[in-house]
Amino acid sequence: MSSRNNGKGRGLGYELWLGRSALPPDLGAPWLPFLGEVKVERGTAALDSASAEFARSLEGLFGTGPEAGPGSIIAGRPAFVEQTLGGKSAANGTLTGGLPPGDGFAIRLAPAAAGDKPRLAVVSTTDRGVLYGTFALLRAMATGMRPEAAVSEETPAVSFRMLDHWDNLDGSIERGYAGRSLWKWGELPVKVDPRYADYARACASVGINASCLNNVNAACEILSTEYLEKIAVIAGVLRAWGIRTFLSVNFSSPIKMGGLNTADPLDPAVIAWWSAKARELYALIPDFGGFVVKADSEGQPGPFAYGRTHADGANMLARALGSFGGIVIWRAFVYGHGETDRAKKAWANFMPHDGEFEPNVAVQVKNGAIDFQPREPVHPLFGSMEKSSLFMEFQVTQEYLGQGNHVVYLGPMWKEILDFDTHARGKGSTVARLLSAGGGAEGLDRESAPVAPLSGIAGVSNIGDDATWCGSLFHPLNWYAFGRLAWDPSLDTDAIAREWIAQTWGTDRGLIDGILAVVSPSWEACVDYMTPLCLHHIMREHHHYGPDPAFDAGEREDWRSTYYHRADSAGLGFDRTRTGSGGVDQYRKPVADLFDDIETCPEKYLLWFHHVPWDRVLSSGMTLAQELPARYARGVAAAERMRERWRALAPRIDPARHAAVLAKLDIQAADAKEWEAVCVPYFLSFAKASAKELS
Ligand code: GCV
Repeated sequence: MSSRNNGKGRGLGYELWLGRSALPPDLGAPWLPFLGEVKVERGTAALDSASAEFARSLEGLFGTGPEAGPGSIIAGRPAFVEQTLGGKSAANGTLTGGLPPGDGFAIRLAPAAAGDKPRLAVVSTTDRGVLYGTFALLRAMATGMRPEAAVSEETPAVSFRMLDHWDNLDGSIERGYAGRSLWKWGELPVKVDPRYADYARACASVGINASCLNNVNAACEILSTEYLEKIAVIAGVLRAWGIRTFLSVNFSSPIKMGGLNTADPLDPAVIAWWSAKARELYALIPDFGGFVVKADSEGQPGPFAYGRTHADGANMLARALGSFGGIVIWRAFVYGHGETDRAKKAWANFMPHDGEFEPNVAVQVKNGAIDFQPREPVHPLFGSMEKSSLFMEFQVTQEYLGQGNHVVYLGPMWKEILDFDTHARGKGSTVARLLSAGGGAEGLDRESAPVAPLSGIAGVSNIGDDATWCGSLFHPLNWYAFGRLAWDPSLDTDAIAREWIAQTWGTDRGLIDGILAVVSPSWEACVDYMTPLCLHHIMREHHHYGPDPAFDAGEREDWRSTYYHRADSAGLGFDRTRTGSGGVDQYRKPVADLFDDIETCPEKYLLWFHHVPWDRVLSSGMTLAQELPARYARGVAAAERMRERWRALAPRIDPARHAAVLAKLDIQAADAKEWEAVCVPYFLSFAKASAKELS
């Protein structure tokens, strides 16, 4: 029976995927020859963390079991590895030569020669790279790989792999479903919760290297000296795990905190205020990452009030941070009243400013043009902005996808976006390639470094202070997968899930297959029971949990369900074709043409781009009026199947963890039924009206 991650006193699930309980003898045996001696370079915080990680994990995985062999593991930068091996002999050169750049690493086996002791080396040119290599090697052990299979060379796809916390200073979390904020502002800077280090360790284990601590709907007080002193303490803890700290800032801070009467980005007093704040910040946190800014969006202040542009606002902040090595991450999540198509707004706002941003500004764009829906086509800014650094923003917290209750593995959704071919520089211009080239399409023309200086992928965190960290024992899978995909978007999402399962639940093959069969289909199931065929934003208003397709009132037109689905007797879906809102033309050709033509538009995006007649026959041979209920039914059946599969795993999983997950799957199956019960009759009433009109 699986006994990993049983809490060890901190609560069920607290260990996440780092429980490191004893490996079964057959999986442990191939590693024993290397465990005679483990030599890890020390001397920087990240190296000390790597060293501690080896000690802690090897003890967990191998315990005091069978005796280790005569060989060794060596982890460090090239000079350390060479010195440890007694000089740069030919064999050693193969361990330390030709290393991946930056925070990349290599795991290498010394060539076997007669009489040689087996040696495994983790080598990187940076201390953070050694830390990532350490985690990669320990992951290989913990998932039951053999040493030969662990040999690898890895380079992160993007420079900034970041979690954005939407945590408020009062401890609440916007769109958080896992308890209260991790950051205990009332206790800091005196008391330092050990959770900060546990959080940082988990992040580092999957390559996350940046964390923005507070909500993008930012309170000005975050920049007060009182808070900066608290933040410096957190930053110190995160630094030991290679993580740089960022803050969300309120554009009106110079008024609210500084007593100025303007926040105009071109006003000298405003510029001076931000520069002084930057100096104060860097005196306390020398490696401070920079600012994340939500401006002129959903009521947040920004440069528009002063007749200035997004570029004016972002550049002013970027100049304040630039000399200290900081960056500005300026969000592109903007829309406003009275639009014909909210999905077009960000493109319309940002495209005119392409090329105007300072080199240390990245424009952060959500994966889709509305708002983290169960499925959205890729945001049209990817592939369109050529001369600006673009970061991806994913949402790890499941605001629209069943929140803390539904088991929905988001890896496949992110992968669909990362693999999407924008055709920005011809075929093969995938979002993943764009992101690692710095986001802008021009980056693809550069032949030099694979990773541009400002390249990044951010995820809105699903982490809180509950025992499981993320609201259930399964939700950490999305934290894990986010980090792994941000590091390497080419990874297979089932393979990522397998890694997580093996480290969280146990290495037994049957168990891994069984759990994979629960999580692997979960995203498509969710799409089917919530928003099949790319329906979108038909959730209950404000909290976004559960269905409300009839929602037709409220303060904003573009928050109403009927605005998005447009159901009438003629059909269903938002017409974004050239004869509709024209949204398709924000994409490059041939993508724009593909989406525009109802014959070629992928069915998975059909109702996003087309108002489809109820009697149109889809690829299944069914009309839309028949297909829609069939999709909802398919989603419900899939949710029920997930639960059945989980039930069948009961003999293999400890009762407490099994019951905890089953309780979530019960809610999910019931919610799926509710979605079907509410949406099918609602939408079919329009189809019936259509049939009546025709008869
Ligand atoms: C932080 C959506 C969410 C808001 C969120 C906003 C954003 O509208 O519902 O809670 O605000 O996105 O990304 O800024």
